[in-house]
Amino acid sequence: MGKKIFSGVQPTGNLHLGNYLGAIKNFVELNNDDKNNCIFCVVDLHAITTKQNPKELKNNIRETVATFLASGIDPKKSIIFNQSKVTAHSEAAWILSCTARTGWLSRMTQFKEKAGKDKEKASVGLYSYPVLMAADILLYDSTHVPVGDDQKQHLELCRDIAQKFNKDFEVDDFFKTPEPLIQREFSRVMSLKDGTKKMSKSELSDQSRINLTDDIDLITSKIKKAKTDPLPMPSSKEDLNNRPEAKNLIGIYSSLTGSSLEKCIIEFSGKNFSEFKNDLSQVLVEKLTPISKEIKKLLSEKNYLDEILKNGCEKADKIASNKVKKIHEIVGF
Ligand code: AQP
Repeated sequence: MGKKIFSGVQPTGNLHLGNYLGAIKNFVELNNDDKNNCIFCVVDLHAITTKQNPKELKNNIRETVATFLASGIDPKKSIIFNQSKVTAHSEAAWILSCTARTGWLSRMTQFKEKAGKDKEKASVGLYSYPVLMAADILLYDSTHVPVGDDQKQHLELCRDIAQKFNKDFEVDDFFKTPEPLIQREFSRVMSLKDGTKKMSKSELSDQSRINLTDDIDLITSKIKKAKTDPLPMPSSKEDLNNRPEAKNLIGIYSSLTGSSLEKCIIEFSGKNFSEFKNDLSQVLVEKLTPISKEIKKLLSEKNYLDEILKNGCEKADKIASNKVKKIHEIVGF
């Protein structure tokens, strides 16, 4: 049986290696399996939970679509659309926010991390964002959600919301409880400057991440400057304990080459980091340059990108508005 896939990416600029290895690479494999029905959403409503420049947001929406296409997602096989144009998402999010409990949301670690010390000043949207994410997924009866490891907790919340709604309204199996699809070996790409922090778009320092549009010189210089430790390259998996930067860099190499972590460790065992970094840069350049070239080319074809979004929105709207109609009946509107 094929899977019903749904996942989203925020158009907040600087799509990076973490987004690619944690999510988009997986999207492409799922899209390539003809048995699956895939929906990939540019989650622009999520993006505005933090301040966005309207002009840049418009460009970032197109750039996210361009990245999907350049990475290998086929718009003939998968629905690609932006969330704000399918109003069912906001509507379902409101209804589901009456099912979700504040205690559940208060436990979300991503809110705590993103809001930082000044929680009082964070937007209400940033706090309730996981409910909108649940609506995104549940509207399409999604069975599987490919995400990075950082989204696991939000997906558990989505399952809790689905189950509570079904129970409260006595509608067995109305909302399906989706399974997360998380890369097994290397599910969280860390910052190049600090191996204990997630590689992220919003991190101020551009040196902390490899952007998918970085050119050869930038990739090489960022890897050269990436933080390591004074020890030689590890000789076993155990050697990686308490060495977050080494673990991250070798994980990136393993994920890009498709070779197991053990094999990569043996390949570089005892060598020095500079030798390994040369090989890592080479692999990154080989994998990312074709994607980056294609993104740049697609960005000059605005009408084509807009057309893909328009077609995707029409298809998504049909499915989502039909589900919202049923929700209205269940709730008693
Ligand atoms: N560092 C990462 N490692 C693995 N997966 C990651 N993802 C993000 N960062 C990493 C996965 O990419 C998908 C899209 O993420 P998103 O853009 O919707 O939002 P995010 O998780 O908030 O990503 P960022 O880069 O950290 O953005 P900012 O800085 O704006 O918060 C998701 O599946 C995510 O798991």
